[in-house]
Amino acid sequence: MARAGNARRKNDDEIPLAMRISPRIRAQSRFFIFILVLIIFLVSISFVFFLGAPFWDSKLDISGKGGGLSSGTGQLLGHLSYSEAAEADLVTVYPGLRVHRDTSSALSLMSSAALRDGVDLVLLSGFRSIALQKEIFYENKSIRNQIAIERARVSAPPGYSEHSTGYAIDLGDANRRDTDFEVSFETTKAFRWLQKNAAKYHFVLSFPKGNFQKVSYEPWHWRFEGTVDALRKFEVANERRRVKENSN
Ligand code: DAL
Ligand code: ZN
Repeated sequence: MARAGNARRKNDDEIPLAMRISPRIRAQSRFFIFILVLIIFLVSISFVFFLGAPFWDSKLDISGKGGGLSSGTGQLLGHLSYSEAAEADLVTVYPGLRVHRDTSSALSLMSSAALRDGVDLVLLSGFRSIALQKEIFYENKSIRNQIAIERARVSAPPGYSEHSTGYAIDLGDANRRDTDFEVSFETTKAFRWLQKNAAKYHFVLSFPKGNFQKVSYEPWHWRFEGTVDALRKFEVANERRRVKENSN
């Protein structure tokens, strides 16, 4: 035993130092490399997941110009994010009242058809700049002593109004001005005519009763969806509406 022990010690002593420690170092190195690769892998996955999220969210882009959303989800107090129409795309319908040129053409055709049926549509509101929307949202809110969540049921926060796209219009009945911006507009001949015919001119009621955005019912507010650009703006709104309708 002693001899064997001596022999082993002797043999050990005879193995060059480098050779005696290298298998241990190699094992440690392999373990170290494995841990390093694992850490790099986990860090990469985390980066892709967390940093990639905003890019995935950009699929929700509804600006039609490739711009991003104002918030991670593209939604604020129930309203969706919309960029402002380009000045060059806006045309004046009445002094102080502008809409996107495509909205204007379709509105003109629709109004003429309505008139032929004895219905006189009035354009109450069209394009609103984000700055104007800011005044409406914040100043009216203060006057009415309403908190943002209450105000948002009837008015979109700046950057979140369909009116900023130039595609949204508020309509009234020339013979029932008492119903302007009122739910009672739904009792007018104009509203009944719109319900029956607006789709022919690519106008859609944005905020029907029980809409997914939980915005108050607005029978007067219609949006134009008759071009690919307009449809792109309202893609998220239409997608969410479809999801809600399918779940009913
Ligand atoms: N009244 C609608 C919700 C708007 O302000 O855009
Ligand atoms: Zn409106």
